[in-house]
Amino acid sequence: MQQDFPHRRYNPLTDSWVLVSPHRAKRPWQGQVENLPPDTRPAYDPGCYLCPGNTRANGEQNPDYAGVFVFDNDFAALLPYVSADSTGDSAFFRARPERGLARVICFSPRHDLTIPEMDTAAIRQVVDAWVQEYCTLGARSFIRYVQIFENKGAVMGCSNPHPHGQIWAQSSIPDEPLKKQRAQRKYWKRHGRTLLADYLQEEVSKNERILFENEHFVALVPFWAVWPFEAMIIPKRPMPRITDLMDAEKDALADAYRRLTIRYDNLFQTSFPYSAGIHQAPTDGKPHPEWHWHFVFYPPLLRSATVKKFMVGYEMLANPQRDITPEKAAEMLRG
Ligand code: H2U
Repeated sequence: MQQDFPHRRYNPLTDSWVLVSPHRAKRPWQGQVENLPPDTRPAYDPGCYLCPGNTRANGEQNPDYAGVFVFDNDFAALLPYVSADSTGDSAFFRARPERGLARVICFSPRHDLTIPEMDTAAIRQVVDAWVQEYCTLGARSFIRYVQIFENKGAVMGCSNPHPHGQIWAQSSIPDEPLKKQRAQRKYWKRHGRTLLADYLQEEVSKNERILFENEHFVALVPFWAVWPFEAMIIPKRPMPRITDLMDAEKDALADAYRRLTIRYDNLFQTSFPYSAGIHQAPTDGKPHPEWHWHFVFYPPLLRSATVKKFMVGYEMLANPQRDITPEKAAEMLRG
């Protein structure tokens, strides 16, 4: 029933809804499935500000790095020291100074690679850098949340094809993780287990939206997915933060990241764009047993390498909406 008729699905992590209209997916397939011309990026680009040895916009020179290279964003959205004051307690004009730090992380010295084209050992170095950054940024007294993310592809507004991600760390907990924190805390208090541990168990037994598993992780299209090919990588062992990962789990995370992004690239035979990132416990000094960290992927493509989903109209004014069901998306990604 659910598969054929319009219905709403609830996201218990963010306490929000998505409208699913599967009957619309039966309309004729009008979007072209196009293969884009092959990517001819060089392994080294003298004009790229992220390549080894090159000079960045602020005049600093990148080292001749071999694996992963992390540096302070030269155009950081957050600054460690701000001199502004809060503006009073007005109901209408509330503003607060926000302190923070922003880092850029080059995944590889190779300009022409992306995560799915890197080997697992190289991706493991990215995982290690995330753990290290979460640790050192989170240890700063004024940092309460560390957001690790990757914005891939020009269609996502990524300014440079050199494989890289970003980390923004700040003194407040931003809205999305805060919503997830509230929901997870409520669930934890009621059940004494993490929300995602119980969700994962049910998803695995239903086996409708699972993409693949390895020893330590499950990749799936969540029941409440908003983006057509949205996915999550969830650790089987509940843990609040990536610093809790054991060695074998870090390898398994690198493997899952690689395998999911390979499936993405294969779906429309293109270097699949997405915004992805890790939601985990804040770095506020509290234990946060309610948090079950996870990796989310929000890809914009809908039907081909060149047709993307627009979150406009009804989505802007009412609720996110999707046509193909998460089950269908999972089936396509599995295939
Ligand atoms: P995106 O392409 O995902 O926007 O990330 C590139 C980041 O790199 C961006 O945040 C930073 C930009 O501020 N950057 C530098 O820190 N130094 C430079 O020389 C150019 C770009």
